[in-house]
Amino acid sequence: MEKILVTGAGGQLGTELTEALAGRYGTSAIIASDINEKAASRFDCTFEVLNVLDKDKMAALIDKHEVTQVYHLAAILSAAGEKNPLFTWDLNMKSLLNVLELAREKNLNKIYWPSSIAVFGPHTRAVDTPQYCVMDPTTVYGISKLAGERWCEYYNKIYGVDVRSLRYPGLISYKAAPGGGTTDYAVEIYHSALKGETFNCFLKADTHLPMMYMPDAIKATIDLMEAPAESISVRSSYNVGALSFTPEEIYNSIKKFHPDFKIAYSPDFRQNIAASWPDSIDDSVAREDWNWKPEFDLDAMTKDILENLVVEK
Ligand code: AKB
Repeated sequence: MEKILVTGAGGQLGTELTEALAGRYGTSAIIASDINEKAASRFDCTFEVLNVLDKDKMAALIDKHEVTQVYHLAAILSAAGEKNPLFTWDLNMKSLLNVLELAREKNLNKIYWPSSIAVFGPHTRAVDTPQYCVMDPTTVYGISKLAGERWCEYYNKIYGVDVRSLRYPGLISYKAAPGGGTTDYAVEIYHSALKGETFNCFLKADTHLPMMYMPDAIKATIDLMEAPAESISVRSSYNVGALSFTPEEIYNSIKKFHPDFKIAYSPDFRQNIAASWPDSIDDSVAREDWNWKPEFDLDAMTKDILENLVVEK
């Protein structure tokens, strides 16, 4: 039986992915972990406090629970990373190397590690960004994700570690808040709409970014992890696309349901980060290799979030 350790389980992606993994493989197959012990209350499965820089503790948990797979989600994102660049590098890189080393030493079956569109930069082709292209990330988060992709491919090619990865666009969800990303505005805007507040957007009205609704991200992750190893031709990280929109476009989508909703724009340092990222993603390799196909368009996502998100007014 597979036993899955999830790091950073209390985060935006971890909260929903851990729940989905427990639904699919059974609660007893999942060990959620996070540095924040308060995250424990979100899960029915076993929970362990884990600082991902502590390789000995991670090794002990793998032994204690007879872990066979690790979903290593803990990371510092793009905007937060710029406030503490060297610590962000240490956390994002050393934790990944801890996981890859333990996978090699303990012969783990599979590793999942998220990369991001932050690996791209100003000289990358912005429209329909291809799988293989110029990559010149400008944030420490993006640099750490690009380096991490190279390490994943290295551990696969040299040591045979079955590591799989997706370059997520901005993830939009309503169950758990994102923390410290450049794409977070696309989550916060729904909270303002439901509270009846004017939304103050930190990006310019016409800033296109690739985005994805969380149910599609969960599906992509599980589909990739369940695909036969021989169909995985990319061992760095797969481009996955779904939506591409600007703040003005998501605002107009929300206005279809809340006609009085108002938006104001005051771009900050995150505008420069967003401007360096692609507008849209060519994910044909993922579609070809393991049949990736997103389900939600912008209005379907908006409807679902507005129907399910509960805000305190
Ligand atoms: C961020 O904005 O930093 C993340 C990402 C695109 O990886 N959401």
